[in-house]
Amino acid sequence: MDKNSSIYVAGHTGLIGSAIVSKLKKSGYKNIIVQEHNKLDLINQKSTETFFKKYLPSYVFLTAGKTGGIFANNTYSADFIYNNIMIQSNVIHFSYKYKVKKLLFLGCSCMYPKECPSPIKEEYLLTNKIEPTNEPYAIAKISGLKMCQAYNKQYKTNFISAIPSNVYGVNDNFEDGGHVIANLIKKFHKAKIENQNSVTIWGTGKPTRDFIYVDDVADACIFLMNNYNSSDAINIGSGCEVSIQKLASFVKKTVGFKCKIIYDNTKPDGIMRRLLDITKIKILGWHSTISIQNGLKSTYNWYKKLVTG
Ligand code: GFB
Repeated sequence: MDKNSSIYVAGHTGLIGSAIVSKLKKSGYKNIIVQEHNKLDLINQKSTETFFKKYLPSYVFLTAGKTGGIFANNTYSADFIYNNIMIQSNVIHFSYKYKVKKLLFLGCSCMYPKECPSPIKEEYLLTNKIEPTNEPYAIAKISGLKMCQAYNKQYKTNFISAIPSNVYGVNDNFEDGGHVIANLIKKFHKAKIENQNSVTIWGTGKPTRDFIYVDDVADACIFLMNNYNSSDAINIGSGCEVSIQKLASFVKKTVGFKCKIIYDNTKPDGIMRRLLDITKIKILGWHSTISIQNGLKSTYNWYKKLVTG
């Protein structure tokens, strides 16, 4: 991409999309195209085609989609599979039809099998069954990857796919149904304000995750758009594996409130281990730079401003 290239960020108000827009602006890219959801419903094929015909972007970051944590995935599985398949199918197809130079499709680490060696390499995709709590979403994301690969093969497009680990940060969804870090920040903050004596964590606390701060993910996406041209998926991870128990202690320390931590075993753990192998992206010349402690600090400071206005 050069600084005047027309760049469309689909999903610009979301966690990753908003970070990509701000990173692009800070890096001097001048021609960034975004469209409010109430003016462009990417589920609608006609309105998506009209948009592409009018703006003819050269580059597309496809971050739009329905996302959420384990509870939302497990509860609204029809919405997760329908919304994501419709959005990505429209954006990928019209990127081809209107000759987009390059598209980056954002997958998700839940695409990987429930049981596979750790750290998880890109070649483990489709080698075993998916974690049931987020299978519909994972199938949608896998079909997005396969669609990019099929268009590259048949139409010689340059559509790349990145698979980030558990992303967190400012602009995350702090409503119910969010991911673990957003929910824990919300819970510990509420406990502090209301001087509660405990916070309830779902599951056993034993699962581990590879948490990556959203600004690192945005930086990686722009790096890949400029330096990666293979059809094969590529992981974006922190390289650090953190247990939910450890995460809860980090969030408790960040919020600065001493209270008991209670585990609710009636809630699902989901996949027990998820650490992405980042050899491929490191060889390409990229690595994350924001530690979980610093990422939590920035996220909590942003959340405090959000709730206190
Ligand atoms: O982030 P999360 O909801 O989704 O949960 P996944 C991660 C782990 O944190 C699970 C535990 O073991 C949860 O049981 N957990 C503990 C909590 N307390 C809480 C809480 O208060 N809220 C939440 N949400 N979790 C996601 C998928 O799976 O992985 C996404 O749902 C995406 O779609 C992402 O694919 C990469 O990490 O289990």
